Amino acid sequence: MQAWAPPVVSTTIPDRLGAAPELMLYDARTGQVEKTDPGDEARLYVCGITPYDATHVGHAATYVAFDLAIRAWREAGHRVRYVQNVTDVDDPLLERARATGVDWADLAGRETRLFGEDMAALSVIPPDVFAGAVESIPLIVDLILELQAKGAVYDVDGDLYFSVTSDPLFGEVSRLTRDEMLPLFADNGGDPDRPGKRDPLDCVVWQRARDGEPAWDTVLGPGRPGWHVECSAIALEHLGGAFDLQGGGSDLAFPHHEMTAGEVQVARPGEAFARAYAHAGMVGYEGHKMSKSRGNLVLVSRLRAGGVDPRAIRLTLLAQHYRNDWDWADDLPGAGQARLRRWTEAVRRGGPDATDTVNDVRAALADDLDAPRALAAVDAWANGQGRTVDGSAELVTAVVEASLGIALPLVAEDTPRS
Ligand code: 5CA
Ligand code: ZN
Repeated sequence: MQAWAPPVVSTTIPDRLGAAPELMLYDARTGQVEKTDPGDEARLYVCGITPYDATHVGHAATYVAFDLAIRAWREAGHRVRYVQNVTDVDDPLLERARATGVDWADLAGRETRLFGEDMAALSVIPPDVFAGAVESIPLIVDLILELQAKGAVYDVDGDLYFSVTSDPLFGEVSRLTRDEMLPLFADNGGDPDRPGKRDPLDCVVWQRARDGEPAWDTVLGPGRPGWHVECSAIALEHLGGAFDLQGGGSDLAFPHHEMTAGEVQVARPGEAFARAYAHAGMVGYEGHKMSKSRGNLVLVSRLRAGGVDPRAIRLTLLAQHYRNDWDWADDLPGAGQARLRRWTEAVRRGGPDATDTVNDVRAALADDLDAPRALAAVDAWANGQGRTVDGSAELVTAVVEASLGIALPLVAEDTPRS
């Protein structure tokens, strides 16, 4: 699939300031903040959308969080290879298409395009590989065949299941007990009570064709892929094994990230799936997790259509630490807009020396993506008194753009440059 266009970068940080510190991130598997240790190229996979409803601010918060990680790696001197999937065929998408009387593929295409527009507006760096499940079916089938060859797949009335007990490391990503896993599995697309399964936690990797549903003719018989194996296959194909970071919202820790890791660990024994797992907190609205099924959505596209500057939306998301759960409130973008105005005025006016500001912003982001602390460092500069130092506004503009993804014009936007 074609991803959205990258943000245009208009400023650079002078070399004399050196590279940013190496990124430290909280790893779900160890329960600790750990130094990431990528080679020249950091390899990242972030679970993408299921495109049946437009981007809400919860999705946006998750993608902005991993965008900060990409920027931190780049500032520390790494190249980044970034892969993101699109779950463009799955139960909830098909249900929505049926309920609204639209073609499932048209719905997926429309919502994926809208997501790309929202991401571009929010200055989110696009993935290098943006892979739909449908276009990845050959890879997915190959991985299922590898699992079959390992004896880790069995048939229940024509549907193929992955046997979780074939993975000796199963449970290490989410660190949950089986009693904790079972209700989460049932609530997130799993079918623990289906008769004929060997273990209630086994997940479907290939669903045989059913009336009124799309199906693909493959060596596994006509059908479509299960959800988890989609991400296993796409990540393995485009990043290889033991890539640096698997990301997504905390709702994906179990079963999704546990299952994707398990499938790869069984297909390629001895090779970890990802070296670390990071999860963004859940954004709620009016007291509940924002979700398409509940319908309590604040859509990025609707905020934009209502005249909110996308940079103010991004600043609103950055004002929260990515690991926290938090509630969106309708007055938050106003505070983001006010901060954007203060920063814009400050860079036009100029301010005190900004070397510490650059170092503070970079250090805050390297420390488990502490964006609120980074914003506070820029606030302190913008409120700073004292002698204006030549070049300080350019420096702040550069770090705010490179590390935080907010473009601040150095001259008034409505004044033509001469
Ligand atoms: N297609 C799968 C991942 S393979 C999926 O979960 N799609 S999604 O559209 O439901 O979510 C897309 C991303 O947004 C996931 O990383 C998910 O964890 C994250 N997400 C969903 N809801 C929220 C929320 N309320 N707050 C923060 N992140 C969220
Ligand atoms: Zn995924």
